[in-house]
Amino acid sequence: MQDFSSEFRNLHYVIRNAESVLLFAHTRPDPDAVGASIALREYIRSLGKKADIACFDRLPEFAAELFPGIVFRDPDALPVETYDAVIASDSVDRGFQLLKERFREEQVIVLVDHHPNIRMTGDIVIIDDTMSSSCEMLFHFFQTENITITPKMATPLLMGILGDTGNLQHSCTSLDTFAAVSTLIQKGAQLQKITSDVFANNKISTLQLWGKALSRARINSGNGMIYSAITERDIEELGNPSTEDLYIASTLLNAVPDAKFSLLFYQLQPGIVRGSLRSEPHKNVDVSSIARDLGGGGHALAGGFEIPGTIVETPQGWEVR
Ligand SMILES: [Mn+2]
Repeated sequence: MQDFSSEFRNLHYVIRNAESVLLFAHTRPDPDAVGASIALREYIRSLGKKADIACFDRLPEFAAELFPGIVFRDPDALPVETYDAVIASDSVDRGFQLLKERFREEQVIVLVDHHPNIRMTGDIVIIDDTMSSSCEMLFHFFQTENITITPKMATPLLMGILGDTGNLQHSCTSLDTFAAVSTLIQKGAQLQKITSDVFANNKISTLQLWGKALSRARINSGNGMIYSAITERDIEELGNPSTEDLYIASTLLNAVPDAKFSLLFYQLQPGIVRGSLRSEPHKNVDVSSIARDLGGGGHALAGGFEIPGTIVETPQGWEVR
């Protein structure tokens, strides 16, 4: 990790001097975004200060039992301009920019992220794309600043790290990540509960989503791309699957031995299609360069992009029109 000691010190100073802090979780929040905002909320509230979490979506179902009482508030219904500081953690380009015009000059804007090519700017910027997750970065913040990590902070942090590393299986997992996980478990993180609530994909609709994606897969023998599509109608029928489950579908496509990388198209919202690219370490493909060509970004093994249009099935395959 880069040396963030001065940024960490500044962030700690800002939190200690703030009366109220607004935390922001990105649209369609994943375990990392949820975990980061809940861990910060716990810490800030333990200091007797006000901390709210804003998100354009509700608290995801997987987190409901783990974190009773946590409410994600609609940013449009919150007095964004009244908080002393605003901290966005994880994928800060997804939704946070919509709040930008409501910030006041005196407010301290903080970004914590591990995605490359972030466009948002802030007063304190803690971004390192070699880190596994935003939760791992916050773990280092708490440790560096000698802030006690309580069990209520350890559980969301562990959830975020496990989420973004695919249970410590993705290549972004470092020795430091393992050390962080071990420390968090010692500090009382509820590993079993996280595993059963967040990673036991036993919902029939999730299996149906993956089934749909796999059954429609086609492979381009020229470049080794395996691709599939999930339409707006599928999304409705499957009861609005989570982003995580859609990304897993993209990962699953890579199981085909001839596939060099996978591309799953899904209808993010009417008029906008998201493409999720995945590959595996031994395949030597950098999917982020493909994503960048299409206006997106990501890591070597996981990338994505968004394009305007609608997914339609044609006799030749799937098309975005
Ligand atoms: Mn993340």
